[in-house]
Amino acid sequence: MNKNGKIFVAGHRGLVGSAIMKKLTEKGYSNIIIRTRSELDLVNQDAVAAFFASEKPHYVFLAAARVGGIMANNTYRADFIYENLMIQNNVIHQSYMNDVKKLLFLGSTCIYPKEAPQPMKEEYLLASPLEYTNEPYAIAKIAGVKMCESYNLQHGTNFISVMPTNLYGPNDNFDLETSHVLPALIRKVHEAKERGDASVEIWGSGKPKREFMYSEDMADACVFIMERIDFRDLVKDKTEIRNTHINIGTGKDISIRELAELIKEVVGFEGELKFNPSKPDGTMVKLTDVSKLSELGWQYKTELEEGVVCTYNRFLKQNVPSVGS
Ligand code: GFB
Repeated sequence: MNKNGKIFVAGHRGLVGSAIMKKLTEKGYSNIIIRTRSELDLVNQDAVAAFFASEKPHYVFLAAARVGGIMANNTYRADFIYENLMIQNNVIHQSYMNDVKKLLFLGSTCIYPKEAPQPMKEEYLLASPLEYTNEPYAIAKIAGVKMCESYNLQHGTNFISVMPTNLYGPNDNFDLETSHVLPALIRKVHEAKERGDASVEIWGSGKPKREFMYSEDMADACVFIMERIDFRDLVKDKTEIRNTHINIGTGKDISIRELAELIKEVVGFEGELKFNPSKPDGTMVKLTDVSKLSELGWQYKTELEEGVVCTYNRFLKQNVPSVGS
């Protein structure tokens, strides 16, 4: 990426987008364009076309998406498939139409089958059925992966897809209905401590395992890939080009129970964990195989405990309304 190149970060206020902004600024990139949702609705085809035609960005980080935890995915199924398909269709197509030099599309490891062998390699995509709770979101993200690959093949573009594991960090969504598990547990455990409760409710059985990566590590990987990797570097088999996306993760997972124990310790809550089996568990295990990314020369830095401490400190500073207010 050229230091003076014009970079469009779509979704700059989100968990990953804000971390990408921070990383780009630290690295001396200054020609960054951003738009809030009220300034540019990425779902709107005409608005996105007009934006690209007038701004002509050279590089695009596509971190804008409708995202959420297991309950949000399962409840707002139509919104998740519609908004994600629209956003990515508009941004990817307009990037091609306006000669964007390089685009990074952010997917998710939920694109892999529910029963995928562990750890999950890039080539397990579309090998068997998906997890039901997030199928609409996963289908949208799979379409994005295939769109990038197809534009590369047909139009010679340089669009790369990355599949991050479960992410967390500053600027996360702490809303208890729509958030991912890690921010939800930080908030629940903190509020239980403040109220002096004897226990805290954890959804599901506590047995599913998840892999968590700090958003700033994710941003570092995204910038690393944009700076150093070309789509053609990812093509192994010249006869049938597929599965050129890259997993981004730590390669380590823990159970939801263990995560809750860790958060209890960080927050300093001494009550009990009460598991609620009426809430869904989702996929039992989804650990990413990160060998492709390691071979490309990137590794994560932030261990889970350190990342949880930083996220909790930021949560406290953000002054999230406490119980009863
Ligand atoms: O992060 P999460 O909501 O989504 O984690 P997924 C869900 C797991 O945490 C389930 C348990 O096993 C839940 O039963 N859990 C326990 C809780 N307590 C809570 C809680 O208070 N809130 C939440 N949210 N979960 C998402 C996908 O799957 O992963 C997305 O839905 C995306 O599409 C994302 O791919 C990375 O890890 O199951």
